[in-house]
Amino acid sequence: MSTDFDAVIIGAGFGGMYMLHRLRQKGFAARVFEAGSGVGGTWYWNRYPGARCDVESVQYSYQFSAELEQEWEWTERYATQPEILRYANHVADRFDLRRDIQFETRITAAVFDETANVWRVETDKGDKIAARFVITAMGCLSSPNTPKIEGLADFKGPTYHTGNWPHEGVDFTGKTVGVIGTGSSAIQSIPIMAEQARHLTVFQRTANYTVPAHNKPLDPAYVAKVKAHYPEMRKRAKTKPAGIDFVINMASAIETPEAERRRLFEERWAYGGLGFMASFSDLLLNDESNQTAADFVRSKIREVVKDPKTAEILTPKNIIGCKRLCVDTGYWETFNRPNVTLVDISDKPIERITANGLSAKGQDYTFDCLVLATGFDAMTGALLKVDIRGRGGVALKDKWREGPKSYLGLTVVGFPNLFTITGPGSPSVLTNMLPSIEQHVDFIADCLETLRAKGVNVIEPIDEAQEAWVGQVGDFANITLRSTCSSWYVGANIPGKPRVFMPYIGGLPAYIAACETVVKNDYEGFVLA
Ligand code: N01
Repeated sequence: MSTDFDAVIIGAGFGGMYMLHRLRQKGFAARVFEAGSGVGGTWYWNRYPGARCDVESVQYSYQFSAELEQEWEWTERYATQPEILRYANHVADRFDLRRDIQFETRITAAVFDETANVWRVETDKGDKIAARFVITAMGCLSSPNTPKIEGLADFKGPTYHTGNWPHEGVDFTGKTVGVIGTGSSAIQSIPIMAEQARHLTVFQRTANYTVPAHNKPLDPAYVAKVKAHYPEMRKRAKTKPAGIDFVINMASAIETPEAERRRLFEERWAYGGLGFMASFSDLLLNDESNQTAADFVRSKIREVVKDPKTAEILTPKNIIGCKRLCVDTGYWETFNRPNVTLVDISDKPIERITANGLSAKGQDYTFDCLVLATGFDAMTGALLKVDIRGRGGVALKDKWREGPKSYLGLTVVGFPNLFTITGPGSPSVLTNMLPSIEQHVDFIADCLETLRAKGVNVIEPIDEAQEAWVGQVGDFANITLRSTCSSWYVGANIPGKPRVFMPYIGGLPAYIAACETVVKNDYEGFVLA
């Protein structure tokens, strides 16, 4: 059967770009389809003020090319969105990727033709493509969630979503602004919007934990040291559950004497960033240990926020790290500003959006602009927007009606020759995305090469292997406190979405080992035909 391409890759973010590069290196014909007009994925769309990565720049970067590592110069501890987007564009140019990327084209359908063993792919531009493999690289947090609040269309001023921000930027100078949401995107953007706006009103449903970034320009001497030792740093990172090279204190928080515990929390707090959760090894395993970290952060809020009532509203009541921990620059301090109002909507949802603002708890709030910092339909949202149909014409959305099921987070029973980079059931969002993406891409590229060498047309996981994997993902999830709260990890932010803890929480090293065993055992758990 003739095809247009060996592989169609959906998305030109970091996953899609590296996938294209690897397939080309191995002599496969691949084409990337990208809805945006440029590369960068998350960093192309999320242009809200203050957007930056919460993994340190030197670690949130590709490691497949030593030359790339050496020539690229990160300027800040945590890179801004524009800097990361420049990096993505540099990679696209350096590896001449654009000639195989079709921009401003959204894949609408991918249907597996069982008689020809070919995927028939369609785009919103009317393209019809035949390819042996479909590889999704659509990102885990790329389908913006616009809440169904009554009256949203009635608002007369501009409405912005942090996950789909205007490319030309937004200047809030002199404006009154309403913000719905207090997740990572809000926590990064609120301090900057507050500096610009005449008045900012923040509507908070759930208070969130955040740790200071202590962002700073990178010292050239430090960068030089990192560059001299990149391979060792990457190797160490691969031994850490999150794929990030930071030191995990193996002690138990609750078994550590109080003064020493406080000292260690203070030390991590002063250093800043996500490594705070590695202050002790049991913060996400033991409720009491978690309480010690939560209480520490709560005490910090009371130290910073001057108005005790506001401090109380900002104080999270739930488990720290259960929802994704945020990393901020001056978030709580922002609520000391006279032009910022915090509205607690935890006990009663927003009643409706009005022409000039919104009504909540029987009160009307007016503003010129509305910002929805309301997150994403995570992990499955983007995948299920495409009409993906496998054997027997069965739709992926029907197959996953009760939650996503996959083998290794990479493949799905009934969907031959389909690979999902950082799909549900893989570590993805619980790790540094770049090394996780690279590991998936390498797995897929090596797999395609093996199939070609063996003269195999089709690879598909078997039911037993998938069930066992889904069982393992669920068992790991049940061990941690992370699966216990209403987060996007479990789909709780999307009304009607099945409650399933979607990522694999066994850690990157265990996951890599599982993938390696599968390959070593001749693609154990798959049928090759
Ligand atoms: O989205 P979120 P996000 N009425 O889902 C609220 C990554 N990221 O875009 O918590 C009122 O976390 C919702 O309330 P609640 C990172 O992995 C990374 O901020 O559901 N409120 C919540 O406060 C992150 O976790 C970076 O009660 C409503 C907020 O909206 C993920 O992306 C930066 C509502 C949504 O928070 C998502 O972050 C930014 C409603 N109807 C993001 N619906 C980095 O630093 C929702 N909310 C790399």
